[in-house]
Amino acid sequence: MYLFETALAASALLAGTLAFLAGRRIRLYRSLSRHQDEIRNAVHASGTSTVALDLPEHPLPSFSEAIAVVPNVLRPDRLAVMAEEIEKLNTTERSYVPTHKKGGTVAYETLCQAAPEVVAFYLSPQLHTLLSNVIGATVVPTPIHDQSSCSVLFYERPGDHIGWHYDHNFYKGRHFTVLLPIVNRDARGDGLSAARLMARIGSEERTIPTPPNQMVIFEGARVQHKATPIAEGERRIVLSMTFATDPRNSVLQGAARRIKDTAFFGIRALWT
Ligand SMILES: O=C(O)CCC(=O)C(=O)O
Ligand SMILES: [Fe+2]
Repeated sequence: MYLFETALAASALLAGTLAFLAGRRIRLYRSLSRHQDEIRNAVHASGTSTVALDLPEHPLPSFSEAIAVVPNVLRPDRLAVMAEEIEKLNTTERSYVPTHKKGGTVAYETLCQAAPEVVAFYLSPQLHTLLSNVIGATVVPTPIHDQSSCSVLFYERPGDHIGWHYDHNFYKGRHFTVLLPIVNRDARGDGLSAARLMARIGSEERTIPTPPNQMVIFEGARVQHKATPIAEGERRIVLSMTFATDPRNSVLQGAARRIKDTAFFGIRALWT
């Protein structure tokens, strides 16, 4: 009898805790989507979204290998504004997935609160048009509760890297990863870090240069990739964004996405 009552009390406590956590997340996402709307409206009103990109005169790169590079994509003054915002973020969550990833990550929800210019860029129609034109299909941002939708990766300690992986697709449509290197420098400060973005394309392993402001667009579920370690005194900061042709997901896809996010953003991702 005593055992039964204890089990009952424990279940009630667990249910209550889960309901409390779920309620808190719901309120957080309501407030974040208000933030998102404010960011979108502010950008619209100031007109910055129409001038952020510095698009090349020459034709857009081909996407026939499911990967493409667009150099000097942002106007230098816009890149500087974003870099300044990113440098002020001091809440990086360091993640260590044995042998897979070592580095810091700032999640979308933090960026929504602390980096409005970065989020405005992620949400800007000008960026979506560029990506859709390169990819050859209309893409839109992935949802606010997906912590990887727009995040900043910090490689700051010797050995920080990310091993071979695919960016799994948790959406109904096709899913694309877009990287914008913000900082990439060696210890002396006058060259690039030792880190290399490598991609497996067919039977070939290719190195994709990632100097600041050179955007890399790829279909992460099809192109396996990694970033090799930085060395002592080096620094590499990458804005990592995801887009989809149809950003809806099934219950199963949602659950799989949450489990994957815990590797980067910790256990709280389970409640996103
Ligand atoms: O840092 C890099 O170049 C790779 C990042 C990456 O694989 C990702 O954001 O999915
Ligand atoms: Fe990736």
